[in-house]
Amino acid sequence: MKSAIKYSAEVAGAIAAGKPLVALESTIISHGLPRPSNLAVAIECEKIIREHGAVPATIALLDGVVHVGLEIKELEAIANRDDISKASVRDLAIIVASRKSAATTVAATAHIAAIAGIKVFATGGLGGVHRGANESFDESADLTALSQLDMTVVCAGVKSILDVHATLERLETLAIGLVGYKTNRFPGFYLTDSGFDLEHRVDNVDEIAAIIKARTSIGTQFKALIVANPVKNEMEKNRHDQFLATGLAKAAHDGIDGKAVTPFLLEHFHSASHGESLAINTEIIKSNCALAAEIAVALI
Ligand code: PSU
Ligand code: MN
Repeated sequence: MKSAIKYSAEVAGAIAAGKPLVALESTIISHGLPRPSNLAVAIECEKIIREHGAVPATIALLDGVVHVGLEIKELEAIANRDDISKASVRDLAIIVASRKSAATTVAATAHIAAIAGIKVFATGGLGGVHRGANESFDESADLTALSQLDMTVVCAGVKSILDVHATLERLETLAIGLVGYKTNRFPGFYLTDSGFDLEHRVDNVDEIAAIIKARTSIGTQFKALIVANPVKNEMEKNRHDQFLATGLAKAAHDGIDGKAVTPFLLEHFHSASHGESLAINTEIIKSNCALAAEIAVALI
């Protein structure tokens, strides 16, 4: 596997120098945000991480090569090429062997970041248990991947396109750590509050760094820690619920299934809200990048 990985000059230099690093996923660029904003947001995220004293490592697969850190041309390829599939952990070896290209989900990004020795990861929303999973068995591989990796993931909770309660139960079962950043409520991505309580709250980055270090001393480091960072300017609740209802109905009507469900519903939110969800999504990912960089710096 190691030989399939190519580090950008910036990331290789940071690893050699022991600098703080933050991993970034690429599915959000290729399948989560519309063009051309996707490229602009990807560039902006990297900039924010650098401004906070860490080095960004955006992860993706291009023509069979696993990239940890993307040059601008490679970021452009992920944002604009039409042959970029969505890879979870199980797809990685298949994409590499067939020399294809793919964006990495939270699961696949965390897997590769862990190989690279990166401990902190910023994203927007996690995958989780889909509505109706008791029949469809549709639970994101993000959850099982994170139950096996030494990784701290900063996100804005999960979207209400999922079954939030079931997702929280699965996080507990899988022993994935979960803390709210300056909140006692689990965030619902576009909404600051998904409607569910959190048992643990942290109010500053030093507390998070202390938890990450304690995980190693207690032997629970190979199960991820999720830092749930709520959006500041949330979507108006009625509008949100309306987009959700129409999106779920449309997905059912169009027979959208499996890994296509999440990108389909994200695209529905973006078009139905005339860009409001895109603006909120952008704010979320930028805020998570800043917090992740602060955590990475605090760990050094
Ligand atoms: N949730 C979001 N935005 C996203 C995703 C999830 O709010 O862009 C992406 C992430 O890459 C996540 C993936 O890892 O979707 C989960 O997809 P699935 O449900 O098919 O496992
Ligand atoms: Mn799925």
